[in-house]
Amino acid sequence: VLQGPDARRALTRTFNDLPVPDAVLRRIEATFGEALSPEAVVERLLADVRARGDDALRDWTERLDGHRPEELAVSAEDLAAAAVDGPLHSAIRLAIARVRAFYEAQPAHGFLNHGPDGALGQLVRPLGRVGVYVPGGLAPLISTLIHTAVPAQVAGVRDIVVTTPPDREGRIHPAILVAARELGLTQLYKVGGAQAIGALAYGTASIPAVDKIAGPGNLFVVIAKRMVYGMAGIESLPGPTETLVVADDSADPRFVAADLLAQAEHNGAEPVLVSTSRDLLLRVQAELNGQLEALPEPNRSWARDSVQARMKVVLAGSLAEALELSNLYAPEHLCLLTRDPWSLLGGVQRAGGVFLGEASMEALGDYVAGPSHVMPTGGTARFMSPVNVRDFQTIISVVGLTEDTLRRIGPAGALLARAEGLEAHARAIESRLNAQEDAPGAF
Ligand code: HSO
Ligand code: ZN
Repeated sequence: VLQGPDARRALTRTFNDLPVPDAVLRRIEATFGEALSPEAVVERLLADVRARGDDALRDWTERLDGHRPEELAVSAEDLAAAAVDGPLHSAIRLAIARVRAFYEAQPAHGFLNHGPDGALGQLVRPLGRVGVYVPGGLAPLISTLIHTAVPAQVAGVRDIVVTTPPDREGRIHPAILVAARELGLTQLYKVGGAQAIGALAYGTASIPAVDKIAGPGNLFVVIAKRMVYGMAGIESLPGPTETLVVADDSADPRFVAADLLAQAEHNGAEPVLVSTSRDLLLRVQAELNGQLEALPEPNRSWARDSVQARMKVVLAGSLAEALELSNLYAPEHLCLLTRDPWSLLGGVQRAGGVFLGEASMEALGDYVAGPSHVMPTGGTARFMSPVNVRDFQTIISVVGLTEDTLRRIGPAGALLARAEGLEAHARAIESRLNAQEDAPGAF
């Protein structure tokens, strides 16, 4: 149990990278015949996709996912035929509807102020084409497709391209296909990993290049997103997930343990518990062990790895100190399980999302609460926001001044231009000022 300066030190971030996918790394190294860092691997995969396009995608998908997709696109027939049972289908619809309603409430409009100056404003335009990466691997992240594509759709993006790795039989999980169909998405491609990011950034014969790439993935995917940035936009560099629970003596240890374990079952997750009650910490400890043992495999091993390797437990002197530590840590998820969670909200400065009270567990936020579960990890909540409508729009500044305004502010502009040594700038301004003197109202 950490306290005081030790707690501060433990919650001060050093970059928390995703775990290296060792098995995949070995297979890639075997192909190149040498030991490689994850960065070197991604550099080579990207270069290969750039040079050989679809053939590179087929080769790497065969080598890494165990299936060679002759046709990279999911066919319209497969998309139409995908089915899941009724209740799951309804749950997918509910998730889509709730995430959509949430983002429709986000203010994301521009403005155009007509005043004595003329008009100044910001136009808001949707991005043309967005790529959404949906991880396969340990779990088919149906919800991640919804939580990334919906804000883009609400932003007005018409063209959304989805890539996701196929299984060894070359299939995409039917629930992902059903979610895509419910979202009205038609462009899905069976390719994952860094090679998918390369395809989205550079374009291939089958997969069109996109303006921005969104969505989480494993370490290779995240490194690839960092490397292609500039070629395409990226919405974030999602790392391992974290949840910080603030609990006082009123919290139910069963719920605290359950919420910590829910996040712990994600690969590389970091569960953090900050409490003002030593007694609660002890009771959560006991609950955690019990609930961990009761989990089925492989979930138990995943969760145990996070708990044993990375869990942090802090005893805080007060709720104010608990919040201060949380703001320092800047968690992806901040869960407030205290007597009066709303009284703490004003003190929250840095977090991806804040979850108040027993009915607002983060796991519900992963699916159907409303806000996207793609939130800033690794302390990037210091400067990043959760995925939202603004990620899929650009702003265009609008300048439409009147002659009066030109006369009033033009000389200052010319002066600044000369101070920068930029004579042509100054003359461009003065040419209009002079024209006005020669023939007032002439333009
Ligand atoms: N909690 C994860 C997202 C997720 N959970 C998807 C379940 N499915 C990242 O914050
Ligand atoms: Zn989750």
